[in-house]
Amino acid sequence: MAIVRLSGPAAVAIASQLVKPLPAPRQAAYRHFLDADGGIIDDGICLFFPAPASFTGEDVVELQGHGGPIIIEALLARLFALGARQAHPGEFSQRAFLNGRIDLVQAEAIADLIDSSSREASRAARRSLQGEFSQRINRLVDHLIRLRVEIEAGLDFSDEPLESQSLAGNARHLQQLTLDLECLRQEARQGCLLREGIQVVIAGAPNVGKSSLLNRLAKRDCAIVSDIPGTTRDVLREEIHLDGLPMHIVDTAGMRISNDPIERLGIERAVAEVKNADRILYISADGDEDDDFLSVVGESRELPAVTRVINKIDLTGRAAACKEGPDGEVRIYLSVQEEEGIDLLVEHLKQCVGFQPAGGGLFSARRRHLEALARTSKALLAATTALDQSAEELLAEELRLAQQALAEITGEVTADDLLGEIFSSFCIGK
Ligand SMILES: Nc1nc2c(ncn2[C@@H]2O[C@H](COP(=O)(O)OP(=O)(O)OP(=O)(O)O)[C@@H](O)[C@H]2O)c(=O)[nH]1
Ligand SMILES: [Mg+2]
Repeated sequence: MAIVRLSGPAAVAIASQLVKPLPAPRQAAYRHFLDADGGIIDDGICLFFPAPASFTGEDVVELQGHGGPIIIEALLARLFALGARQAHPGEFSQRAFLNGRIDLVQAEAIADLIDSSSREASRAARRSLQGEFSQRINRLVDHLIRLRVEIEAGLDFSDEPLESQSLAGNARHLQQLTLDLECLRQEARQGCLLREGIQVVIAGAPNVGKSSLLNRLAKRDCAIVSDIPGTTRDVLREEIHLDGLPMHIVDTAGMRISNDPIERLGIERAVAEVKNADRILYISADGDEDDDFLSVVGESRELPAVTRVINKIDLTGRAAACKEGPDGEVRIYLSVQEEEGIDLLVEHLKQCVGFQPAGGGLFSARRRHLEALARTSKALLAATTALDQSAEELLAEELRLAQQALAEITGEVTADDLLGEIFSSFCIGK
């Protein structure tokens, strides 16, 4: 089966040449889809959603036929001849947004719903699509507007000193706003994690059990494991989910000084991966852990967070454990082979990204949203300082900036290039 969807002011005129007569609004009707000479291209169900009560807010006609490449090609050729054109990726959603049927967060949630990699992620995207995230943003905007009205009214009558009562009121109001924003940021971070996941790179000396750990976490034999040091040379990637948290695990070549040119290339790639990780699992074998991690990957001030994993405790008889050193470095003692302590590692990974498996309530969020929320937070902080110093004009300006950053999330104020960027990543027909 195939669905062809027409949207726009000419949808009715075009469709009326193809299906005769056009069905009553929102009622499915069986129709022939006619060629220019009255021949039948295909037959099936036709639906008509008049503007503005359609997905895009425009007249929409939907043709549901048998499909098949030849029939679709003929149907499209007929529609193009009548003046229709192929939609751009995401154009239906973009039109829905431009016509005020959905806001930008909801439009993004459509793409996230389609792309979601787990049930949890799809549930979160659905919540965003239903407007839960947008409502939270809008509530903050409403509070901000109320506060701005108070403060800007005070500015207009600046000869009269503000009563201390209203000053205290404004301070309380601003404090509450800041708290609510931080709550929302925390939830948005979770939503973003759920959507994007984290990149965890397994690194360490040869033969310590890196590939064995990858296989264990992925629950399948994706990497070759052998007792010959230098087994893995290429970078291997696997996607797993920990209670819905997507994790991109990367297994790398064991790091050592090598004369083998291919192994050296593998090690170069390993170092590059390590620098791109959200977290590094640096593995060594129990009793042999004095290898210096930094000397292998090179000095870099911007190295991602490291968890030390000490494998093969079955050989030393040590108990599985998760220990935090005085420097804050976490060491996890485990045995991949005996499947001891893997659960400690998994818990640790979830914990260090601050992921709480959602009982409910999570919505999907993107980096773009997090950045805008961070800007809002910064502006509210500056506003608090301005309020303390009775710098009312500065206060008013920071509150304006905070509101603007929030409005960018739902798309009330957005640059055209941002819209282009967002919608072009959609698939065609959505
Ligand atoms: N005793 C014991 N052996 C292990 C354990 N984990 C892995 N091994 C063994 O250690 C050897 C090396 O394992 P790999 O997973 O290939 O090690 P690697 O770190 O990927 O090695 P390279 O790819 O060469 O860098 C294999 O013989 C594994 O069976 C463990 O927990 N205990
Ligand atoms: Mg390996």
